[in-house]
Parts: sequence; C-alpha cells; structure tokens
Amino acid sequence: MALLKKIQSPQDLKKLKPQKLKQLAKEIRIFLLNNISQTGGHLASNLGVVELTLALHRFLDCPKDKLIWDVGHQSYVHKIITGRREKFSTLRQIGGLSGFPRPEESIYDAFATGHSSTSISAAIGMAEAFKKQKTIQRVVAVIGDGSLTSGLALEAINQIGYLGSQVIIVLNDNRMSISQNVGALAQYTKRIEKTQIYQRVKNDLNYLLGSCIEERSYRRLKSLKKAIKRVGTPGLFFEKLGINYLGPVDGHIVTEISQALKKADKLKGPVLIHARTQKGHGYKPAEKSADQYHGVSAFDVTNGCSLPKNKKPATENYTQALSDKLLKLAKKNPKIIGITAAMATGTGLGYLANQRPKQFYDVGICESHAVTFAAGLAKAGLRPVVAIYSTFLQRAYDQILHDVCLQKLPVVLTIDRAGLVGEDGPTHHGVFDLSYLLPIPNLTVLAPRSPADLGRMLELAITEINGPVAIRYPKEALRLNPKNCPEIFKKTPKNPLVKKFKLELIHQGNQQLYIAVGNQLPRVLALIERLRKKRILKSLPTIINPRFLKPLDPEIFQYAKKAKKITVVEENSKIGGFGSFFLNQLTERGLNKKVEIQAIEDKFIEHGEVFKLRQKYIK
Ligand SMILES: Cc1ncc(C[n+]2csc(CCOP(=O)(O)OP(=O)(O)O)c2C)c(N)n1
Repeated sequence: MALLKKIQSPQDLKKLKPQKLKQLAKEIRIFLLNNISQTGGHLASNLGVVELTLALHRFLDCPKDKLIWDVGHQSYVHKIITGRREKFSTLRQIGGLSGFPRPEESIYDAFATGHSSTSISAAIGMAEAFKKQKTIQRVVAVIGDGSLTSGLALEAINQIGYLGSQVIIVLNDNRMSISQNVGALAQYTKRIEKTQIYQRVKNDLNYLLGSCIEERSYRRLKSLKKAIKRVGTPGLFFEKLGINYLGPVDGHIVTEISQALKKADKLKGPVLIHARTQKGHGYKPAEKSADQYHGVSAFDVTNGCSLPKNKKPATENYTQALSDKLLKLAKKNPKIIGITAAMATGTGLGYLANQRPKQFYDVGICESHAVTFAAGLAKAGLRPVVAIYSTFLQRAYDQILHDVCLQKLPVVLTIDRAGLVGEDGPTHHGVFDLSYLLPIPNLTVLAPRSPADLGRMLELAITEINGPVAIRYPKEALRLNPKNCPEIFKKTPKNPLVKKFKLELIHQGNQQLYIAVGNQLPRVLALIERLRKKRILKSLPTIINPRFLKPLDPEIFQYAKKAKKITVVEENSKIGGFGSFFLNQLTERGLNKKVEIQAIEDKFIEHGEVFKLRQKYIK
C-alpha cells in the first residue's frame, strides 16, 4: 500500500505521475477487498469505478467543484481519496463511516444520496445556481446505466438539454443494475458500441468514395454509406436532446477518461461522457457474479465464499415466504403477475422470474411506473403483485393514491424491508410507510407477525379482497424468546389462521392492553417480562396483534373500552404511524384513553446494526 498511504486528499493524487496510477488502482482494489470482506458493504460497483474516480479527482478541483454520485453506493473510492481511508474499518457501523455520500461527513460529499437517479437533477440545480451567482464551479454527475432508466433521471435529461446547463454527466455503463439492466435505453447504450464500429466503416467508405473508382462501385458504396447513416452516429439520442456526447471510452483506462473530461470541459452546455466499465473489475468472483457481489456481508476474500454465519442467529425470512407463496399462487392462477423495480432477488421475485417468466416484469429502477403499470394490468383484468422495499415505495406515492386506490384497483403491494434496516442508514430505513399509507382511502393495510402470516395474507389479498392491498413486513423475523412470558410463548401458535379483517388475540389478560404491530410481538413480550421482573406489572396484560391495520377489526375497540392503559409498539415513525391512527380512531369514538406509543422518534435514523438502533431509537 506504498502509494495509497500517501494519498490523503485529491491534491496528493494530482501529484502522482500518470505511470503510477495503475499501481495505485491495484492497491485501492486490494484495500476495498480487505475492508469490505470484513465489514460488508457494496463491493462490485466500487471495484468498477476505481479508474473513473481517480480520473475525476485528478481533473476536478474538489470541494470547490461538485462531484455528485448517483445512489452513492459506489462512492467508497471517492471516500478513500478524500481523507477517509483510515476510518474504513468503521464502515456502516453506528458512529462510523456511512456507506453513502454524506455532506455532514465530509466537505467532498457534494450531495447526500442513497435512492437512485437524483444526480442529474441535483447537478442541474447546482449548475444553474452557480450561473445565477456568477461563480465558476464545475458540476459532474456520475450515474450508472441502471439509474439512468428511472423517470427522474429522464426528466432531468429532458430539462438539461433544453436549458443547456453546464454539467458533465458521466454515464458509468457496466450493463448491470443490481441484476442485468433491462429496457430499451439499456439496449440503446449497448448498440452505441456497434455504431462506433459503423463510424469507423463510414470513415473508410468516405476515403474510398474520394478515390478513383468505377461508377457502379461508387453507386454501391454511396447507398451503403446512406444505410450506415440511418443506423446512426454514437450517442445520437443524447445529441438530439441537446446533450454533447463523448465516447464510449474505456472506463478502466485513466488517460482515456481524462482526455474525455478535458474535451468536455471545453464544450459549451451539457456533456455526457459514456464510460464503459465492468462491475466487480479486478476480482474474479465479482466479475463473474456481479449481482451477488453488489452488496455483501462479510466474506472470505481468498475464495469469495461467505463466512460461516456464526455472527447472526438463523432467522426466519419474510422475503422467502413471499417468494414461495407467490410462485405457488401464480402456478395456479395465470392472471397473477409479479412486478419488480430492478430488485428481483432482493424482493424474492427471482423465483417467479425463473419459473414463470411470462408472469413477471422487471421495469427497471422505476417504482412510480411499476405501480401505474400494475394499475393498468389490474384495470384490464390481471392480478398484479408489486414487490418494492418500503423506502423505495416512497417514490410511488401519487401512483398508489391516484392510479390504484382512487379506482379501487386490485393491486397488491408487498412492501419488504419495512422498519429499521440497519447498515444502509437513513435513506433506506422503511419507517414511513404506515404514515404514508394509512391516510389513503380504499387501501387495506396489513402487517404480518411472521413469515407464515405473510404467506396467508398474500393469498387472502389475492383471493378474497377485490381492491388495493398493502402488506408491509421486515426483512427478518424477530424470534419469540421462550424465557419472556413463557406462559404466552407456549400457547402462541407459530402458524395462526389469518381470517379476513380479523385481529389475533394473543392473550386475554388484565386491563392493560398491548398492541403489537406486525413483527413486534417478541419485543412486546420482552417489555412485559422486564416490567414483571420489576413488579410494575403484577399479572399478564391483554395482547393483540391487529393484523389488519386498516380497516380495523371493530373488536379492537371492545378491548380498548375495557383497558385502563394502552401501549402500541410499532417500527414506524411515531408521527402518523399505527399508534397515532389508532389514537385518532379512539377519540372519534369518544374513548378517552391513555395511549403510549413506542415507535421511531421524529428524526432520520443513522446507520448501524438493527438491534442497536432499536434499543437507541424506539421509545
Ligand atoms: C429509488 C431506488 N430504487 C432502488 C434502489 C436499489 N438499488 C441500489 S443500487 C441499484 C442498481 C444501480 O445500478 P447502476 O445505477 O447501474 O449502478 P451500478 O451498481 O451498476 O454501478 C439499485 C436498484 C435504490 N437505491 N433507489
């Protein structure tokens, strides 16, 4: 690491002779592998942008110039170069380095990201602001081919070509989203390379046409040239939209990227530099299976194997339960269609994609489109199931409301990663979905307490509820601990029968009522056990799992009427979550009860291990 140790800032990088950059890139890759294999994190995307990042920081004058990383999961190399190398062992841990750009972490992080496709919009905003304030600062957005498929990025492309903003867009084209990138735009950027070959052929033809050849050959060559012109010049799509196009360049050769950046700097208006890169570059297992190495937990770097999972207890998995049940239902009913927004593996739709490809769509990183597309399918007689993580569904709010729920369309939203997600931090915690879903009329909102519950709820949603349904669930199931309230543990069924619009009474006890939302029963039992030990609770309280958060089973108000005190435990923001919705329902019925809500505080929750975050932030 002789060279890397010398790099504490982009200024140090600029001092390095060009012939040393290959060695530096090698050292950075070793550093990334050594660290990410210990901490976990985004590996393949970072391995793919090493040379790109070196070229950008040698060219730009950061932090004066602004470098915006789309999604930001590929910003590790940037962090290493901008003085954070020594903190890498703390990556994604509480109080440690964030896995995404965070302006509060470093002046070199120009814009906070985590969700995809925001970089060009933010870059246009900055460039316009600099223009109005007459300051000369370069603005560069680095966006992946996957993130370019989103409506948000395309809206920005639409504006930038029209405004002529002075922004350099670096398209980091590795042909991959998390999985293989999909869509017509992905096919177009792939074709550009072919048009580059045509360009060369066209140049040769021009040479031939200029030389003395007989009439017949001349005519033939002329019509060939016309045909080639029809095929197009590289980047014609961007050029036609008013964006200068440069490339494609080899994104693993620093000098190629540097030359393109210098050229772009001299052009007036927006420029797109098309850099071809390989996800996972330099580490064979990641090159071969870039999707599996997109985001990793700790692994054995020598052979690419996962470390024995002795760190974590085996947990039941909601995603797998969803996957199994959806496939089973889809086999029986060809009208069922699974939809993902570029997250087939993460949401568990990969099995459906493999086994029933005709009942599956990957729409790209386009959550809002996914929901309205589902509305169209439902309107025309099919039964779409849209699987999106809680945090990314925020992108599709108006579509859920305006396109699905207003028309009471039978679209099922399966919302994975609800609650705290841990290491990815504030941009990824799914702690707002209840607050944004509960106010929507016509929407049935469900929260399963176990993976088995989820399977039954999905079946019920498709077969018995003819309208919009949202089912929200976390990644991992919390386990009931037999030491907490053993009497309740013994009698609580693992696979209870889910009945339409009916709550589950876990325990009929005293006049204290505990409401455990979704997977919170284990936490409720732990809480009760603590209070029992302190003799604050002398007998067991009444415990309810509401299951149907909306519409509520009216029976819940019978229990509430009898209760002296009600405690709601949920993993959603305290504001607008189930607790506040329930309190409102009680007030409307004239039930003036003391309600304690244990939920997420009104703040953005940092990154770190989930169990630590729960202890710190659910109060
Ligand atoms: C709105 C939103 N949806 C989904 C994701 C999850 N996600 C993170 S990275 C990624 C793929 C990005 O692909 P690309 O932009 O090509 O970057 P690469 O990883 O290939 O470098 C996805 C889908 C996200 N971050 N934001």
